[in-house]
Order: sequence, then C-alpha cells, then structure tokens
Amino acid sequence: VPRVVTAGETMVLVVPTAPGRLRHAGAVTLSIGGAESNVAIGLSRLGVPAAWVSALGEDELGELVLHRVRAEGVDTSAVRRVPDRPTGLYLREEVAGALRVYYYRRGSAASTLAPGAFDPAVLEGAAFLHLTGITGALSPESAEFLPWAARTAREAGVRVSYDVNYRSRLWEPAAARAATEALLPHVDVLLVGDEEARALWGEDDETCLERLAAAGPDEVVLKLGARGCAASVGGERLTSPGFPARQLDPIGAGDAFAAGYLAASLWGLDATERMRTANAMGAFCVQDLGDYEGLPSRRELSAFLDRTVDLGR
Ligand code: KDG
Repeated sequence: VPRVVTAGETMVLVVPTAPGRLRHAGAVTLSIGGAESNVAIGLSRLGVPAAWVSALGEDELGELVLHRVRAEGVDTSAVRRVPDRPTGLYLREEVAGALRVYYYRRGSAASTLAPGAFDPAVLEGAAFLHLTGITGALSPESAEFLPWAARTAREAGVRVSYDVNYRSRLWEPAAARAATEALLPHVDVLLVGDEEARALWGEDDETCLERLAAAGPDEVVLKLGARGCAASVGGERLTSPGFPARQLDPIGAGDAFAAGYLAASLWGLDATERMRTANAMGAFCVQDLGDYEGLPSRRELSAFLDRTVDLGR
C-alpha cells in the first residue's frame, strides 16, 4: 500500500480527569491533539503507512508529542524542531455538558510552517498529502504553506486531500471561507462537516456539495454526523448512512472519518464503500475518550463492518 503524508500542527492536550471548570481541576492527563496527526495515527492503526510533517519546539512538550506519535508507528522523520518557539498547548474543560477548548498556540513552533517547510522528497511513494484548514489560521506564513504544499504534492503526482476543519476560536468564517475557496482548485478530495458548511457557506446540503465540487475537487464528502455522509464523486451523488454509536467524545471523529476514507481509497474500494468505511471510523472515535485513542486496527474495523451487515439480515 502506498503511504499517506499529513502536515499540520499538533499540540499537547491537557484534560481534567473529571468534568467541571478547569479552575477546579485537581488532576489532569496529558495527551496530544492535532487533526493531521490524528489522521496519520488512524491510518497507521489500519496498517496504512503514514508520515506526519510538522514543526515542534525544542522543549519537553515537543518530546511528548513526538513520543506519542511515534509510538503509533507514524513516520516522524520530517518533523523539524524549532529553537526559541514553544510547542503548542491546549486545554479542555466540560462545563454543564458543553465542551470548551483554550488554545495556547500563538507563536508556536508549528505556526512557522511556511512555503518550503518540508523537502518534497518526503512525498515520494505517497498516494495522498492530507492538509486541513486549521493550518491556514495559524499565521500568515502557515496560510501560505497550504497552497505551496498542495502544489508541491500535485507536481509530484500526489493527490491532495483537504479537511475544512473550521475552528471558530482561530478565525472568522469569511476569512476561512476565502482561504478554503482559494485552495479548492488544488484539492482532489474535500471533506467538510455540515456544521462548518453552514458556518462558512450558509448551506449544508446538495447545493453546497455541487458548489464545492464545481470549484475543483473531484470528490467532495459532506459529513453529517450521526446521519453519515453525502458525497459528490466524479459528478455522481451518493449517500451513506451512519452507524448507531453511543457518543462519549465527538472530538477527533472528523479525523477518524478522513483516515477511513483515505485508507479505503488506498484499498481500492469504490466510493460507497469509502464512505461506509469513513462512517465506521467516525463511530469508533466518538465511542471513546480522546482524539484517537479509540481508533481500531484493520481487523477490528472489518469485524465491526461485517457484524453490522450480519445484524441487518
Ligand atoms: O480534530 C481534532 C482537533 O481539533 C484537535 O485535536 C485539536 O487540531 C486541533 C485543533 O487545532 O483544533
């Protein structure tokens, strides 16, 4: 199987061991959070070779991130260490059932990702370069990194997959919309959630799918949460229902979805099966705490998919 390269920021994630305001947290756990490394980890667990490209500080938090990502079998050899810049950090709290995040990432090592940030040789033998809209919001140079990376991939014959990943804590909808639209001509596979489609384009349905597909990507997948997903693939309209799942922690579901979709592409599955695999990965993710901790091996994923089919008969 060819490999997938992902590029973007990963932070150290601080999570209180019990719900409630952060100010009262007695104990916390340290994990990592980063959409692009989540995708790489998801792929690696499924047996798809994955590399993650980024920049980390020369600090202990950078070591923590590297250790966790490497432990998942992801190739981190193209990750740079940046002196005098910290590794990003973020904290979560859950108050009255609502999840909030606090970012400490301005001026982080990864916000120095800029055109030329990686050696194009890292793309050799890759089928996809996976990027997300978060990177566009980090700094002016990381906003330029995205089109550079996408063009570099295309020139190397590598397909570009892009997850809109709108983060309202980082920028305004209009800026995110403009950045996304500027990138679309360089994107092959576009992933977008219904909530962010509403935030950016005021639409979350077929009109939105058609409009985005017309802007460039051959495949546009609209994630509908528990309802599954809809897609426009090569001009064809498709839908795939979601799997019943008891939701414990929704964070990371979109990344799991992306990993499932890309893995299924590499396995040569058709569009409907790619969507089904992606939905199953999303379901796995939400049933567990953490961004990626609950993600399955390929064998577990197959068992889940087969069992569902059996139950339906
Ligand atoms: O998709 C999950 C990510 O949102 C989380 O891990 C943190 O990458 C992150 C971000 O910038 O919000």
